[in-house]
Amino acid sequence: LGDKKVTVVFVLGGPGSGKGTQCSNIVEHFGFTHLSAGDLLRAEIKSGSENGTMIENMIKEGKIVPSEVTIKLLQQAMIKNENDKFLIDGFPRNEENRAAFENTKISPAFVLFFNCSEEEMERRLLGRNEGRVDDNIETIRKRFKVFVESSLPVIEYYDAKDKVKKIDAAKPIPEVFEDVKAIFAPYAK
Ligand code: UP5
Ligand code: MG
Repeated sequence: LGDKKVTVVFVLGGPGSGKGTQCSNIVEHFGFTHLSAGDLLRAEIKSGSENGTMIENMIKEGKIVPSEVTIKLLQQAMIKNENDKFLIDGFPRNEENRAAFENTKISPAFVLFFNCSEEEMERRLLGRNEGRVDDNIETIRKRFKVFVESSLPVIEYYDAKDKVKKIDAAKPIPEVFEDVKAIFAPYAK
């Protein structure tokens, strides 16, 4: 990224907790640019890149793609974009991701954590109907397991540094956004 100074917020939470939905709201109200690691990986599959098949197989199994692939996509997106405020949605997902991103010297201003029960997240994912290859009950169960085993420890790591802002994400979308707004108020456009 060279000399470019950026503000980064990690947006984390289980599959279907509402990360993408709330990021769209934050973009609209607070002028951040939304970078969904999952969306970047899915775009990479579509583009026919040499990593595409590997990425697709990982996503189908709910597994976490090696950080070098994801970080390259995130860095490219941040370089291309004029903005200096980014929401990084769905990354870092494990300790390997986190440690590798720290090597970029960018540390998050804070971590927004959407907390939601698996029962509610499962209901949302099964109702989404966007044709995602990972929105079937077998893959959803695997995604939940990976989230608990690999991603929650990342949230605990940042919590120990007092960087986590935890949101009750089980409420209706507008109510969740009210809580999100209060957190982003210092970053108003
Ligand atoms: N919805 C949202 N909020 C609601 C609310 N408050 N009440 C009722 N309904 C609500 O929302 C999901 C659905 O719920 C939507 O229909 C929405 O309308 C509704 P969404 O905002 O899409 O939730 P989100 O948390 O973004 O769910 P998503 O499925 O995208 O989360 P995942 O973390 O599972 O998916 P992601 O795209 O980040 O990753 C997919 C896969 O890519 C991973 O499993 C992994 O294999 C791979 N990956 C990596 O390997 N590395 C990475 O760094 C990132 C991804
Ligand atoms: Mg998403």
